[in-house]
Amino acid sequence: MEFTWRWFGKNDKITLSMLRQIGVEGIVTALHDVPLGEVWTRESIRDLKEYIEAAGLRWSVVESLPVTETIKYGGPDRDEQIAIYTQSLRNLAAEGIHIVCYNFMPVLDWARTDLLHPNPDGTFNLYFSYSEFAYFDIYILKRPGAREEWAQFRLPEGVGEGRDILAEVEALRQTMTPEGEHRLVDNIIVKTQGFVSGNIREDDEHPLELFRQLLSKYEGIDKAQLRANMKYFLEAIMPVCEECDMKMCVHPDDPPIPVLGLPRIVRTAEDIRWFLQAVPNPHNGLTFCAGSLSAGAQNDVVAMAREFAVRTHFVHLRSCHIFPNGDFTEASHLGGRAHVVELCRIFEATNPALPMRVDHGKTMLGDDTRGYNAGYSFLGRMYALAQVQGVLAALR
Ligand code: DNO
Repeated sequence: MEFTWRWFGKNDKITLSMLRQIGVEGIVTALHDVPLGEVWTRESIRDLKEYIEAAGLRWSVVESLPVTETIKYGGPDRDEQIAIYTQSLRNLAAEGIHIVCYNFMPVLDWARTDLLHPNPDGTFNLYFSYSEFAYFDIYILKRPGAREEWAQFRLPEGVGEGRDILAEVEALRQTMTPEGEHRLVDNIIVKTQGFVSGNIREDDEHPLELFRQLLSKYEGIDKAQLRANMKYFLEAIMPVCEECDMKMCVHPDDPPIPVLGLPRIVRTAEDIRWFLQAVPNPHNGLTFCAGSLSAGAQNDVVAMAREFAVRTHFVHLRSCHIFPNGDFTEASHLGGRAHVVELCRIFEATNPALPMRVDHGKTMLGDDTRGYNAGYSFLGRMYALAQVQGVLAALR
């Protein structure tokens, strides 16, 4: 596999020269300053590409070229947005970039409730607590119907048996402070979103209002409808992808559960099988995010890698640990339930040129004082990358 690294552009505090020093070969990035829904021009693509190449690296993957909400919920202007999307794909291919990662998660890209959860060894990890998430939904977002949905909510078989999330929410309510509520809003819909070109930016004054407006667009959109909209999008872009050899790879839903009343359709082996078969073109592929998949107790990550390796165009390596109550945290890259060593064996054998980036790292050794994006530390990711480099050297 190719060692790549997610870099957030010229303003990233982690510079390209730092990345060269630690054995990074390819860059994963996006034109983060182009507003959602606008064409990525050849000139701006070329400018960033040349900047990367001047540092002795290459631009290997785009993560992400965002699919705007109207395409996801099937709004009246979706064809217009799809035309803009395909124009950006053509421009990228014309500049020599042929792998594009995107997601089809409505409204909310990835979600965690705690971005700096302390570990006993002094490092910090990302963390997802169902009861804090439910608290946010019921008492902060105040989404109609949320309480009833959480009363019905069942974790996958084998975890959280007998867990009463509503009772935990009520217990949390006894101790919750305004600062605690503010932190949950920040963690769930602000700090994880803006820097990945999500819908909410750090400087939005009323993130909850904006978020509610976006949610309302999905009234009446169930799993079948979202699937139909994804198929529509893929069928519309495939001719262009064929023509300019563009490999599309959808990122799985993170975490792989339906959230906030929204359907999520890239969570399980059955979901992945569905979209690969629905549009059976090799340019329609998967970003194998071992972390997102391993956060789902229903997922056997190694079996999924075996099954989907041939349609995988990009790999994210990390691993989650699921607690008996169902909450999860991000484990070390050599621990947890993703089995990174086995995944390296499978992907390296399938395609030794496959781009791979270590995903999210621990926050460690002072990373927390540097202002890095949530989950995207320097030392923590460098440590994980070194582990994976060692694994691959041994396998090779
Ligand atoms: C989070 C990332 C996601 C991912 C997008 C791809 O850490 O893995 O934001 O980049 O979902 O579109």
